[in-house]
Amino acid sequence: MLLSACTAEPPAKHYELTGQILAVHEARQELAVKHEDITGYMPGMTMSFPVATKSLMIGRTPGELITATLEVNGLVGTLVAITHVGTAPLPDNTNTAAMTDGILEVGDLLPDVALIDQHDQRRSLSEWKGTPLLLTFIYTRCPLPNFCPAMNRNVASIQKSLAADPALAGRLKLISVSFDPEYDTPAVLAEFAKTFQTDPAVWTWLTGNRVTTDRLAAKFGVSVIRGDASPTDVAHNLRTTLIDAGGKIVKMYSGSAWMPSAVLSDLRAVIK
Ligand SMILES: [Cu+2]
Repeated sequence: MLLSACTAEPPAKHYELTGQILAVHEARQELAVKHEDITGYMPGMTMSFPVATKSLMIGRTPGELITATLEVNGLVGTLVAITHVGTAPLPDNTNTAAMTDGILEVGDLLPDVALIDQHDQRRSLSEWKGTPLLLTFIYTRCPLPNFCPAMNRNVASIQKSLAADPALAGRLKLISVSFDPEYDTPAVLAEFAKTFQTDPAVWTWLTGNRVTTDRLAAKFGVSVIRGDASPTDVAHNLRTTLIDAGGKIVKMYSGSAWMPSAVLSDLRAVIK
């Protein structure tokens, strides 16, 4: 008796969940689900859950309404059973639908999109042709230090390195596009740009109509899922893209772990 009590794992707990799949992350075997309250476990919210088996991923589509069993072992919750109960239009406060149109890859050309810069000037991405470009997506209110603030620090660090290196000065332009354009007006971006010592000749902050910025973010693999809890309840990933002078995508950096020095060495290879 004593022996089995010592060796037994704490039993996994099971909870029933009802919700809608907003995004399917095939490679990570995860589903982003907007779910209702899970009695005894957590309030309704949108989050990504790992899925127990590959077979449970088959046929999963954004918009699908599901019931599912969440198995919680310690801190980790995994979906171990999923039942399709219907489909519904995706909420319009995400760019999930746009992501299903396909994501740009290395070798693809920068799309031409009309946006507005921090000086309230209309800009079109094609204006940047002729110089290599580093493009990233952020929102100024992001509360997570290792998300958008990390991108802003990295871009600021790159701007500094460019200025300090005569071989690189003027050889790379920088763009940060907001995916929260309702708050990130040109005036807000202009103020924000100052806190990063933005050199307007090098670094441009762009905003625009939300449909446009959501679609552009989706094209670059940035998933934006706005929750209902607060304006900063935004589940998003990070993608930063290096584009050559001809407008061709050379490299995409995911997440926030990439180093500014890696971008600079990739840039040296591009301009060689
Ligand atoms: Cu963020």
